[in-house]
Amino acid sequence: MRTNSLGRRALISLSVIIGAALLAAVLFTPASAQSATRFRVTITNASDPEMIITPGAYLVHQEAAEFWTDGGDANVALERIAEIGVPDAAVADLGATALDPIPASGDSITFEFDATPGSLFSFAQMLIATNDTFVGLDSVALWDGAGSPITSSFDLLAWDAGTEENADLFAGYEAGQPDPPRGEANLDNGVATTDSIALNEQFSGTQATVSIAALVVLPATGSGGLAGSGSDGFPTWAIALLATALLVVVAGGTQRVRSHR
Ligand SMILES: [Ca+2]
Ligand SMILES: [Ca+2]
Ligand SMILES: [Ca+2]
Repeated sequence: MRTNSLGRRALISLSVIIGAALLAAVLFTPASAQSATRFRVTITNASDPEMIITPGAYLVHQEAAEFWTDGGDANVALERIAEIGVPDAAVADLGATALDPIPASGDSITFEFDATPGSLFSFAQMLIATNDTFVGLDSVALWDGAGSPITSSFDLLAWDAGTEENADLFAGYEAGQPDPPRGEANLDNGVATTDSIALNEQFSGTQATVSIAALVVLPATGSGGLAGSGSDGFPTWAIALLATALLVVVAGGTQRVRSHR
């Protein structure tokens, strides 16, 4: 009997330890070790004077300023977006994803992507009636300092890429601004400059708004709204609890069988 009792206690202790360890691993795993989170982004045209916001691109990245930054020099990826609204170099050189145009004030585009903790978000899209002016975000942290994915909104000003001299807004092709039927001829059709990226003082106030929302991943069973799920969508904390319960039942069953002998 002493041997059976020791075996039962050992089994129960083992089951409790394993269950507690599984639960602790789930509850106290830092965000940086958890899986990707899905984000939904909406960009709304708020241009004043009203104009088309052209195709552009967004980038999810790890190092700051990989796409563009205030005071930096425009790379080819940004130059082609800011001067003619073409994201091809951003896609090819940076691995960015192309964005659709936003035709008129009040119109918006919405897209989603998955990002791992620590990731940054940037994008750029041209304000079409300009030489090289764009709206965008530079290296927004998708996780806050406490390790939670962000849900936030932004008002965007107009940025000058610094790669072409500015003519009056809406001055058209001859002044260096895009005329879509002319295609590649629109690039460098104005007077080239080598200025740093800076705010464009031809504009004042918000030209676009952005909302970024971290989406909650619902379990496949639909039994709750907790983020963090197993590969089949079942919450990992629930798996840990079930494992604990199963081990306790097994230990108890073993004990009862032995007591009848
Ligand atoms: Ca310029
Ligand atoms: Ca141009
Ligand atoms: Ca240029």
